[in-house]
Amino acid sequence: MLDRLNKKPNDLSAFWMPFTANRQFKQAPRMLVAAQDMHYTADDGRKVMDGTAGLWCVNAGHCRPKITEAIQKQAAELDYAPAFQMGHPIVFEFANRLAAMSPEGMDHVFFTNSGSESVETALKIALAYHRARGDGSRFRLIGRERGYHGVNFGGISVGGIVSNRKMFGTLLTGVDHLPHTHLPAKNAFTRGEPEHGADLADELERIVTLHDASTVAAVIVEPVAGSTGVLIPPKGYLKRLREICDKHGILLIFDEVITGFGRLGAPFAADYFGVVPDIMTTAKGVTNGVIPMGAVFVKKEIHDAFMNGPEHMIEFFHGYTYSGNPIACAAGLATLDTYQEEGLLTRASELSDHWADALHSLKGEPHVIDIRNIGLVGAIELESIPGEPTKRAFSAFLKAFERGLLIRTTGDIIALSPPLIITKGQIDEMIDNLRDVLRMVD
Ligand code: PXG
Repeated sequence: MLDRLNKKPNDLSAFWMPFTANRQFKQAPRMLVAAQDMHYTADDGRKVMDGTAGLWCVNAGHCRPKITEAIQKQAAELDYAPAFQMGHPIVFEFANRLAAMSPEGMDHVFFTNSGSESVETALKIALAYHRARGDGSRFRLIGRERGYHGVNFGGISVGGIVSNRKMFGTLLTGVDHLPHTHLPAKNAFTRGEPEHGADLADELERIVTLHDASTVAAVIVEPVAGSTGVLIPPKGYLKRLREICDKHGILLIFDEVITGFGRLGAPFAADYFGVVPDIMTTAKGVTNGVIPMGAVFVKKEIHDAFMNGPEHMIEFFHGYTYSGNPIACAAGLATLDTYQEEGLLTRASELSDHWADALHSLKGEPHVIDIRNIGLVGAIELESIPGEPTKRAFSAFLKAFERGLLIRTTGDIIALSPPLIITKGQIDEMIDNLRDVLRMVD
């Protein structure tokens, strides 16, 4: 007991860190103690530029006053209200604001607390929708290789990341996968959408033929795959997926957890690509990452299919204790205000040429085998050290942090997704720093 009480507050052992090399971290911790706008402050007082908007979520930059104040005010006024069978005003206000800015026809919003929960919610809505319409034989879900849809069982089942799946048993049954669209041999160093690979969407036709369309409920894809290294859809690919889904009565789900709220230079990837899904999952940027929240957008027809049966009956047996939590809604409303006042939902489109030029100037630096970009997202793919995949990019990550820049790595790919408030000068600073880092790592 005494031992426990005597533990130093900064003992690192109790906290089992998520998606982290725990032993490595605890030997050489990297601690962030404060943040403002484009920068973190590390515990040694160094400023660290945020090259990744936290984990793709702090789109308006850090500690924005309007959001902070809204959270403080809401916490003092109505801290919590039951999410089931009760309401509170700002959850309706926030849903209306979101619906008003969503792609055409996505009139209804279901709140969750994370991207993972948004995905589970979307998959359940898709299955239950078909059943509510008397088409309950549609039980199959189609995902894609290299897809990331969070870490819960539905999400890892439709997801396509081997290490996120292999330890966890049988997962969901009735799931199949499209091939991923990453074709470096044909598309390396493309600026924006690659030319080659739209025909990979036709694989959906093959999968549907194999299982018969009458068994397929939904297809879920990230419009731009983020976590597995920024895989940008080939020109025409998403439109083709939409057409095949329409032809067979299959719902199309876009996982916009990363692409939502301005990352590509339009409010959603659906707007950017001109392809509207039936269901759209979001999280992260919905509250600027400040309070956990997710929002699933649903077309009117899908929502309305549930609204039958006796009126005292619950229509959809799903929801979370914190669905539409008042403080999260307050943070979300203030976030939308900030995005709107500062034009952040379209700012990436103004910066994307400068961003692309800066990123692609890294071509020819040591080990760089591909560079990809879209909106304010970029990836620099490094050649792996033979027999030691991920090691080179991880060294770059450590070196960059030492030099005051936070980047993300996945495999041997460096991913960049700065807050949308970044200036052109800061883009240049970031890329120059990264250039030095690339020249330093083995
Ligand atoms: N869908 C997509 C497309 C995502 O990118 C999730 C769902 C799950 O969200 P939650 O809120 O449950 O984590 C995500 C999350 C990275 C990285 O560095 C990406 C995510 C999370 C953490 C790190 O690529 N994406």
